[in-house]
Amino acid sequence: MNETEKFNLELIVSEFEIEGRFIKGEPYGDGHINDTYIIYIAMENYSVKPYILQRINSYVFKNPEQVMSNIERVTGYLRDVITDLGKNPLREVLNVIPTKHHMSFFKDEADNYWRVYVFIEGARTYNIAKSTDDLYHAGKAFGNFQCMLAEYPVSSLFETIPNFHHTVKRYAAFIDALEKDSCKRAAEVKREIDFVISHKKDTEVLLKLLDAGQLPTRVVHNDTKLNNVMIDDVTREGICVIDLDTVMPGLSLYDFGDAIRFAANSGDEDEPDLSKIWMDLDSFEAYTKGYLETALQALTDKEVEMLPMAAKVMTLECGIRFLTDYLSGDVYFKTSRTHQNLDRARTQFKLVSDMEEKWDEMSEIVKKYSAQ
Ligand code: ADP
Ligand code: GN1
Ligand code: MG
Repeated sequence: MNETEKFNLELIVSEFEIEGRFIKGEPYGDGHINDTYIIYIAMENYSVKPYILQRINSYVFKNPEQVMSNIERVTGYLRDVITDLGKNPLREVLNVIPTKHHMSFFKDEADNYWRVYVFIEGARTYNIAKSTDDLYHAGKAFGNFQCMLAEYPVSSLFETIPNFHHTVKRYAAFIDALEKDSCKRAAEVKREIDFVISHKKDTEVLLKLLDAGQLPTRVVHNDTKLNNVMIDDVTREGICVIDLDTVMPGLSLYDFGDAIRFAANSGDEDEPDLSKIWMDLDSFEAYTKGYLETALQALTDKEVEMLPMAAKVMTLECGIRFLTDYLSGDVYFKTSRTHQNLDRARTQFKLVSDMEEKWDEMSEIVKKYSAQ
């Protein structure tokens, strides 16, 4: 039975404030966490209107009500900012469609949490950028997202996944999974395990600076993959930052680093052939240029100085998370084949090594675009 057959999407959609007749729903997108569907609704004038329907992953998000509270608050705030700037709030921020009971989500009989968003038309997401220009625009979009939220009261947001980017705790969870070795997979990944252990020091760098008061806590997206920004089909601008489930207090460096680990990857995140994987300096430059164009004004000198380190730490952290999940039997990230999480971990470690090789060039690029 496939996912679409498992749920009665028509019945679920009927819970929401949506006018028109349900035509069909199909799985959509490449996210590793939620189940996303595109829903087609026939309107009275015979046009067809799409919507995004999502089932929130409640294994990952233990408290979906808090996730939706954060999203409503942040999108409400952004809608005001965007409207004041004379821009289009239906395309440039996510819009939650309420249920008929005025809720932001619908909880079904099996305790699945569902939500619906306005479908952003004339734009799409990419796993691999079509050109470095797309990366420049993605950088601008994420930098702008951070700036628009610079004055937002951080403490009003729930920490929907505690310690999400606490790299030291991610390392500890990895050691725990390694010691349990519940699927007897550790023996076959000795090289990857040694790689993580030899990089233990890197997991501490950003958190030490935070503890020492040298980095500020900000509103952070926390999942700045290229496929979480909608690129306009015509202008190629990054018009809307989506996937706001992990918007929480954190370090701006998490967002820059996570974006680089995905956007500057020469290949797919789960590419099994590592000869196709490297950290592409042109991509790094394009994203950094766009990001600093919009975000520099809001960043401290220390934040700027640490940008290359953020790229390395976030890539390492993601690799550690993939390897931990592989050792634990693939319970967290969606997989469609046996070694997918291992392949994902390997690409991340290859990127970390390549960043170490290209450290001076990365630092020069950051200097070039932060010189005022
Ligand atoms: P996940 O958390 O699983 O990554 P996302 O919220 O990123 O889920 O959604 C998965 C994909 O669905 C996105 O990469 C994007 O292509 C598409 N998508 C999500 N929201 C919208 C929207 N409001 N309009 C158009 N497409 C969307
Ligand atoms: C997940 O939901 P998605 O696919 O955008 C994950 C991120 C990882 C990413 C790796 C809530 O993001 O933290 O960096 O996969 N999201 C969550 O591709 O864990
Ligand atoms: Mg996503």
